[in-house]
Amino acid sequence: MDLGKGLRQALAKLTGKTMVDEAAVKEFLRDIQRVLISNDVPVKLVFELSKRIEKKVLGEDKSAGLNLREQVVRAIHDELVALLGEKYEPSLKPRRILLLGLYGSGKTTTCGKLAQFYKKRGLSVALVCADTDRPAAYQQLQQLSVKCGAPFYGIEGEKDVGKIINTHLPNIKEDIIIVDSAGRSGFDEELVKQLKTISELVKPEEKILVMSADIGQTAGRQAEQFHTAVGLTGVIISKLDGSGKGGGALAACHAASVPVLFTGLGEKMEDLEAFDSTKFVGRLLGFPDFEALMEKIKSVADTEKLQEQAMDKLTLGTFYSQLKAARKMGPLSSVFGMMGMNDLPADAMKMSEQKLKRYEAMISAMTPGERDDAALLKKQKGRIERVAKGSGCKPEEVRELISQFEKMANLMQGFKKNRGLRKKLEKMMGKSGVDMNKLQGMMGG
Ligand SMILES: Nc1nc2c(ncn2[C@@H]2O[C@H](COP(=O)(O)OP(=O)(O)OP(=O)(O)O)[C@@H](O)[C@H]2O)c(=O)[nH]1
Ligand SMILES: [Mg+2]
Repeated sequence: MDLGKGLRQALAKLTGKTMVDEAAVKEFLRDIQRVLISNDVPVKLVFELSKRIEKKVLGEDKSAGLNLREQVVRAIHDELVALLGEKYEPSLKPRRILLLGLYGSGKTTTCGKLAQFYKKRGLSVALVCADTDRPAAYQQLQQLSVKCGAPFYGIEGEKDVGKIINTHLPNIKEDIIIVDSAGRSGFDEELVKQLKTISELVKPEEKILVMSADIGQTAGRQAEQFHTAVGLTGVIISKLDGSGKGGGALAACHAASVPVLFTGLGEKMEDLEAFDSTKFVGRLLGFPDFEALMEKIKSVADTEKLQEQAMDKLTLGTFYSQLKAARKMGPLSSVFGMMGMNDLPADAMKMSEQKLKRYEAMISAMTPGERDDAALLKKQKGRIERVAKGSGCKPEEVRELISQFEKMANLMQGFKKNRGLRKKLEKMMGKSGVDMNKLQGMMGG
């Protein structure tokens, strides 16, 4: 399964749970492990990561003030950001950049993208073709140089990289010099020799490995081999717009301790982004605005607190607070959406919203005494009529609300006394999603 989708589903499963306890956290960690491993993140790394989350959330490291649910979401987010490293702020200092990597990884295209990136930031850029192997490498880079308006240097048909560099380098006056190199089908001595020659002559401040997002577990070894041979300063992950989500490549960077600098997101010159791990993880987890998510989670937690109160004494009043708290979270559909539960039937959602509004209207038309003791409503006939009038609902609806409320109150009573029933309920609630969903379910809505 796709890395992002897998992580999002695991998170949705967790955030949708009524009760997040130790077992739920462990289940979540198992889900996350499975997703990461199937996306080529090395097993060792995955276990280290999940161990750290477990320690943070269940162990002594846990931070006060956050509940379990918040802690888990915060921890997985922070761990992934840490795994991927800092946000990259490209330097605008004049310098030489060598791009290297295996066949077809996107080196030449990325040369053009980088040229455009720095040109847009007001620097002059030169492109140098030091790929002496691929037949049309010269023409390919030359065409890209025209596209992005950067001067091009190379010698057509020349097989000696030393000669190309010695001929041109002394004459290049541009701020940024980007050198394209030859690829290989696999890492070999010949390639290393060539890269060393280029490195010695060009003395690039940056040696960047270009890796395609769809390379899997082999990414780690590849990054390490290149790193040992020529000393990498960073990695660019290309083709993130494709099927590969870069799990392997990202993990490789971590293993080789080289930062991800840019990501390539398409074939066009502008399809390059400086790497921002927070943004990347946000996107991966399906929450582009992570802080907004934390806010939502907090309000779910508030509802949960109210629910605990309700366990002690369920009255129409506490029930009303629950409804209000739930409504504060915004339209239910958006809350469910944020939690990744997009696949609830749309009209079911609409139904519950409407019903919710009517319940709310009826309860707010009651006196504090009635809210505290629902039995009052049945004692005097006039009360139901009054509530119905005050809320614009039919008396039958008020009666329905009362009977649903009583059912729920009975359930709660049983819940408190009966361990077996409690287990059953927990299971039922766990499946049905967020609090409101559960409430509705219990109330037959
Ligand atoms: N979708 C997509 N395609 C890309 C991206 N980067 C490169 N490509 C395509 O991948 C193919 C190979 O790109 P090149 O830039 O020629 O790769 P290279 O590493 O220079 O290849 P060699 O010189 O043969 O080793 C081309 O068809 C590019 O258009 C990207 O970020 N997204
Ligand atoms: Mg090339």
